[in-house]
Amino acid sequence: MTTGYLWHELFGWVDTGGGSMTPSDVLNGLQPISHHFAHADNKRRMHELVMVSGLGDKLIRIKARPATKEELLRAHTRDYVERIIHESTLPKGGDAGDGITSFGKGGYGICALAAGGALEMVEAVVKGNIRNGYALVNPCGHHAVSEVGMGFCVFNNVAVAAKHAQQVLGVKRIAIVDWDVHHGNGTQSIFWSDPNVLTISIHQDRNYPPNSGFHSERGGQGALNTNINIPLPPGTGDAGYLEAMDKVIVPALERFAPEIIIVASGFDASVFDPLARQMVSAEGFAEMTKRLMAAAERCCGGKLAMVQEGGYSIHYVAICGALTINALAGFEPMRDALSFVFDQQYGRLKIETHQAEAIEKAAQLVSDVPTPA
Ligand code: 9RB
Ligand code: ZN
Repeated sequence: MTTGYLWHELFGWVDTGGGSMTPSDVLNGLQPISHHFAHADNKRRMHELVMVSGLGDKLIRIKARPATKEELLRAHTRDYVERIIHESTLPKGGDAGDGITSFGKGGYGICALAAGGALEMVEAVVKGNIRNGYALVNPCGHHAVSEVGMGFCVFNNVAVAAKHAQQVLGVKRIAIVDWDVHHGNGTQSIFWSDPNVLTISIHQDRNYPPNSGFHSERGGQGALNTNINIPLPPGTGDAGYLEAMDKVIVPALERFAPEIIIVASGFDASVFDPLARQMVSAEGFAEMTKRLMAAAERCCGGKLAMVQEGGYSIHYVAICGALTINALAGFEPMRDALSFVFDQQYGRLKIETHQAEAIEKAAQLVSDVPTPA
């Protein structure tokens, strides 16, 4: 089995500036915080673990390139892309739209590279150069809607990649599974009226954005039942996430029968994440990966492209990422070297009744997912 891997050093150079979601006001007692939540170190540490563990040597390195303006325009409006290009020339950079998604001078170049990295990984999988792959890109993308960025996302990397697959590579049916703990509102919105793209988001109920991600959002006119949200209560761990895989995500994928599955892979549903309240373990992410691989095996010859989204635990993101990529490559579990974490048994809770009920509610949407004509 051949598995691709993508990282570029510039992804570790994303300049988010300091605090921002926690702004300072020194005369009123709010001390500046030098680290933005979405600082690049978590992802850089993940890349370094992938390489130092030896895992990286066994993967096929895919090279990132910047998405062109034309490629970005498939998912974003001209006004928006041009504004980012302009702000990127300013001495202090700019902000994608919500005041917390700042980027430094030259930031456009890195954001275009993140979108282009996702695109290149999807292309390599579609063409069959590799069976599956992991694009470790930064910044994340899934909150960005066509006309504005938000929630640390500038361009919607997965959407740019999926549009490329549709419009250039001739792929007809695409499924996007977003397991970042936050709702994939941007991706949902960009494909809202596209019946050929099934978007599924599993997330913590009303974490961020606080006013979307409900079961009732099911796709626009002409694309009804091609969007599924699985909002889960806080405290859901491996058992709940795997139950949602088995009862909702995998059955929906099998009905829709995509030609490729793209995963928006955040590690912020982890038990150590500071921005959410879920309890997934690194082994839980590896197991979710295996279930998606099995689904991809059944519907599309194993074609599975994973693209990095969020993840904010400096302690755990790298480990979640390494185990996920290790599973994607079909290697034996890596647990020995990292057992200090697994020994804690974090995240291995049994499913609770209120979690099972939320999953059951989402499972009722599956039978309406359209099958291929
Ligand atoms: C708050 C605001 C956020 C923004 C982004 C995230 C996570 C993103 C991610 C979480 C909370 C704004 C609290 C704006 O990881 N996506 O995958 N909160 N944003 N204003 N205020 C008061
Ligand atoms: Zn997130």
